[in-house]
This record gives sequence, structure tokens and C-alpha cells, in this order.
Amino acid sequence: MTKQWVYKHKLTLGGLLVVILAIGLLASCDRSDEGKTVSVDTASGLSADASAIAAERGLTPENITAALKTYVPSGQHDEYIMFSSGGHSGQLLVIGLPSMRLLKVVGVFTPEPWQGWGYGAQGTMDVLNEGNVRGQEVRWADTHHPALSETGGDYDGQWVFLNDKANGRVAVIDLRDFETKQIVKNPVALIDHGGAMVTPDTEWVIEGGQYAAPLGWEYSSLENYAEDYRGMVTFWKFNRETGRIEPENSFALELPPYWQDLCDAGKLVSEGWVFCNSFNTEMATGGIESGNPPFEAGASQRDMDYLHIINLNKAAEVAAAGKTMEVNGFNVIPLETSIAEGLVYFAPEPKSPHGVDVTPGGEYMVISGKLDPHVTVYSFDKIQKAVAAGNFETDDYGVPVLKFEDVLEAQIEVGLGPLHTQFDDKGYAYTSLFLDTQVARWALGGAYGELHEEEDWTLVDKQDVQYNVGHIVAAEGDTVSPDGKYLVSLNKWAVDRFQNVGPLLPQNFQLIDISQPGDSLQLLYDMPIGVGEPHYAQIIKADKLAPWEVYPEVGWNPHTQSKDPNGIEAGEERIERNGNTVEIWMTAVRSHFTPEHVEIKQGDHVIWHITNVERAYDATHGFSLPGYNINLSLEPGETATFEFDATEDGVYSYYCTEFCSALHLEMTGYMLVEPSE
Ligand code: RUQ
Ligand code: CUA
Repeated sequence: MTKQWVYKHKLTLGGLLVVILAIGLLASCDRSDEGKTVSVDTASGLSADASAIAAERGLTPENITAALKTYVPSGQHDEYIMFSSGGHSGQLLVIGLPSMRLLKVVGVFTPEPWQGWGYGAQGTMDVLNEGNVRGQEVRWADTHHPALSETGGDYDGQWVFLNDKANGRVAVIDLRDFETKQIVKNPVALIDHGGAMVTPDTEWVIEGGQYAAPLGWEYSSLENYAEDYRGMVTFWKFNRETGRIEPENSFALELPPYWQDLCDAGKLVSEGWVFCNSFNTEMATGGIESGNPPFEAGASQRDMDYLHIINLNKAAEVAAAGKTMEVNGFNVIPLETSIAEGLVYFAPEPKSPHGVDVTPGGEYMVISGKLDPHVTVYSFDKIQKAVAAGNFETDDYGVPVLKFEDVLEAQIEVGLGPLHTQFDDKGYAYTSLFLDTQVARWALGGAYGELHEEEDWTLVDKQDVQYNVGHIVAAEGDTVSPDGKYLVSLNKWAVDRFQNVGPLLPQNFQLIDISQPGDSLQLLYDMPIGVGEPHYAQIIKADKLAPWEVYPEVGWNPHTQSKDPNGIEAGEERIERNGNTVEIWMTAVRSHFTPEHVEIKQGDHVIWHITNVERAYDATHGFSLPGYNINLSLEPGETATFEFDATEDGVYSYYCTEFCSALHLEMTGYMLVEPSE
């Protein structure tokens, strides 16, 4: 029976190799082990036990290979860490590869109770409030594209940035403690899309626009679209010393009201330049209800849109020289200045493009037109020559448009609905195909042609994915030195992949083995994502991350990343009253808070500091004050502060919300609020 099962399924070469490996691991021959005989099925190479399990579970040799490639035994760590957008959750997902185990959901734009993110702790409230839009609290985000910080074009494991498309915001997360430190709201545009992407030394965080609007989203009728509406791309200045974006040293470019889409930073030979797609160069304004063509038709009439080619280094000089206007207090380089200074060029790009991705060496820009079955490859060298030759026409706004044939390197037919491209270490590129619901592997040319045996600029392999892939992400895939090995397909639809959980289905992340050349892509694993809809992710080698195990000192404030003036040691606990203000300095340690009684009066204003004085790895305490929406997570060494007005009298039990010790249930206290009269 076992033999039949094997013969029924063709073993792939890779599968055979791994199964042979498994022979070695499980039992290389009939052998005696502490008196037990382990028999080996010679046809499958698996031990009789393993063969029986495989047969019982209906596993094919391919399944077994995939399992062996992804299984990470208990206690062992993953080789790669993927930082994925958490989609509408507003959070960031941290996932290990190849196991596809979810390690953490980092609170970013949305309150997250377990991390005490947005439930009273002052620093967390301050960061979330930075993301308010004109005074309106915004507590969700449509997160799209995380970007790891880079040094010399390689991920350095220090920071990760994340954009919010819905409200035009960018967040900064510090990878020393995996906590969000800053949110900036774009003052020029209400909405964004082409962010966050970073330049090779993380001097700039790129945030491109999307749906054009008057700058500062001021009112103007759609009849004035061409005159009043504008696109933008913003360059946020990042200060590595402070770990913060500096809005005062940042700037935006005013652009024609095309809908700018994804951006990517140039690297190595193209460092200092930035490339962004646009669509709706038709400047359609919709209005299906009035008999106008809907956006989907109106914005898809032309065969070509415009790739935006931006000289960022020069733009930064122009901004520093003060040749800017102010929009909501933010520096914006006017379009006419950009044209006069040679900051922006266009190149025609087919057709309703979406992804733009720069090759590892920076030589080529790969564009995917959603309505074109090709990817189009532009040469940076040719772009430079065309700019120097000055042989161009202009668009309606006076922006120079380079000639398509002057800058084109290659076009490769990959399939239907190409969206995004990634790169590996073997001279291959990978493009997601939304409509074909496949990932295409194709061979790069130029310097990359030496890395593979295929003809340059040709399709090599296609892998089905389930279903409707958006982004794909390869290990270290946006760096100057991609690792190859793994690719994750971030699929929009799951359909039949998982148990039905009602009409709203999970998203499906699929792990693909890209380690072997040629026609060898293998799907390894499906991971349902319980929050939607993530767009992009980046994968870093796990050993590049060096987060703290505990905070560096007792009394640490994660929001300033320094010792908090109200952080205390055990023995310094106290309660002080000053008029109607009561201030509490409390410590937490297994298994008690000090003090355990807090006696106040109705109407008091309470300022409460708690320090977790633990130095042990993983000794986190929680703190919940019911009735006041207060919940803290106090990691070892951390100090947090919250304030509230004790409007109601009564008896309140505060307690530790982390099962920290055997006597965790006893880690509690009473807040007694005496009625005011
Ligand atoms: S981008 S797949 Cu293509 Cu924001 Cu969503
Ligand atoms: Cu501290 Cu439970």
C-alpha cells in the first residue's frame, strides 16, 4: 500500500532529495534502537511509522517535502522575520519564516490592549494623538507598506516605517522594543499611497500621494480639477540619532493631478533618485450617477501614463535653499520650480501601472501595467542620457516627458494583471499576477544575465497562488543584496483554502520556495491572516535584529527611550497630595503592587506612575483600573504614567492583567474613592 502511494505520485527531484534526507533522519535502515526495531519502507524511504502517518493523512511526497522545509521544532527560531502590514487593523504583524508563526501584532495606529497601547499610558496616547486629523481622533488605519530602515541599501534592523493610506500618515517603530514612537500626519494631502519607502541610508522616508485634491485638501469644485487639484510626493527627513521624523526639515513636491501610486528609491547607481508611478493621467473626475464614465473607465483610456522620475538629491537642495511655498506650515516645492530646476521628468508607462521596483543594483526600474500583460523595464543609464540630451516634449503642465523608446530596456510578457516585482540572488525577478492568480519568475538581463542560465529578459516559471495575489515579498527583497530562498505571496482572496468562517474570509499568505533555479518554484505553506487587508511586507534575516530583552534601566520610559524622572526603585513608593491633585509613585514586582491601598476623594485629579522593577526576561506586569478605560503593559524596567479625574466615588480593584506568577491573582489593590460630601 505504501509503495502504491509513492508510485502514484511523481517525486520531484527536490522532493526526492528531502525524502532521502528524511531517510537519514528517521531511520537509514532497519535498526535496533533500545531493543525496538524501526522498519523502513524502501520505496518511500520513510520509516514505517512516518509512512503510516503520511498515508493516513493523505500526504503526497510534495506535501512531505514542504512540511520538512517549513517545520521549525519547538524551541528553535526562524531564520527570517517578516514585517507585514496589518491592513485595516492599523497594526504591524511580525511573522517568522519559514514556520509562518505569528510572533507579534505591534500596536501602531490603533489602540491595542495587550500592549497597553492607547489605554491611558501617556506616551502611547501622545503618539496616537499625533495622528489626529485636524483635531479629529482617528483610531484606525489602512496600513499598506512597511519599510525597514537601511544602511548602505541593506536592512539594518533598527526601524520600521508604516503608512496609512486612508489618512495620509506615516508611523515610526523602533525595533529595540518593537514599539511605535511617532506618527506624522501629512499636512499637504489627506490620503497617500506610495509610502512608506526609504532611501538607502534612511535619510528620507517617501510618502507618495494617490487621489489628487487641492493641496491641504482645501475645497474646490471638481470642475476646476485641472487647475486646482494636485498630486504630491512627500520626503520625510528621518533623524537616526533621535529616531524621529523631522517635519520641519521635510518637504513635498507639488505634482500634476495624476494619481501617484507606488514609489521606490533608487539605489547604488541610481541612488539619489526616486521613481513613482501614476495613473489617471486622463484626469477623469468620475460621476457615474450623472452619466459620466465611472473612474474605472475614465482613468483607463490612455495607453500610457507617466512614470515620475525625481531627482531627490537636487530637490533636497532646492528645499534647503528655501525655494518652497508653505501648505499648512509644510514646505512644498511648487511644480514650476521643480520644472525649472530639473527635479521631475516623466516617461510614458503602459497601462494604468501599479508597482515600480528598482533592481538590486539600481540599474533598472520595473513597471507593471495592470492592464498590460508585460512588465516594462527602464534603464537608469538611458534615462540619464535622455535627460542630458534634452530630447523631450512636455505634458500639459510643462513637465518634460522623455521618449519611451529612449529609456526602454525590455518588455517581458509575464501574464495578466501584473502588479509588483521582487528580486533574488540568482538574477531572477518575480512579478505578481493578480488576474492570472500566479507568481511569474523571469530572468533579468544586463549584469544579472550572468547569474542564470536562461536567456535575458525571458519568462522562466509560473506558480499558481490561491488567490488573486497583490504584493509579493522576497527575503531581503528590496535591498542591494537579496537573499532569494523564500518568497511570500500576499493573496487577497482565500475562497476555499480554509475552514469557512463566515462571509468575511481571512487573507492568505503563501510561502514559496525560490531557492532552486529554473522551473522549480514550490508552494510550501498557507497562512491565514486573521486581520485584513495587509498589502505589503518586508523580510529581514532574523540575526540582523537585536531587540532589548528588558529595558536598559529600571524606570525606563519607552517613549523617550531614556530614564523617566518618575521612574523609581523599590522603597521609593509614595502618595502625595497637593490640593485636589493626588500623585502616586507605585512599583510592580512579582507578586504585588506597592502601595496596595490608594485612598482618594471624589473630584481629585490623579496622576499615577507605575514602575515595573523586574530585571527578569519576560517578567511583564499588566495594570488595569476598571471603570476608567486604563490598561497598561509594564515590561521589565518600564515606567508608565496615566492621569484621570476621579469623577465617581466607590471601590475599585486594580490588578495585574498578566499571569506573572503563582500568586498573580493576589497582585491587586484597592482604590477607595470617598464621596465628596
Ligand atoms: S499596493 S496590493 Cu499593490 Cu498599496 Cu496593495
Ligand atoms: Cu503581575 Cu500578574
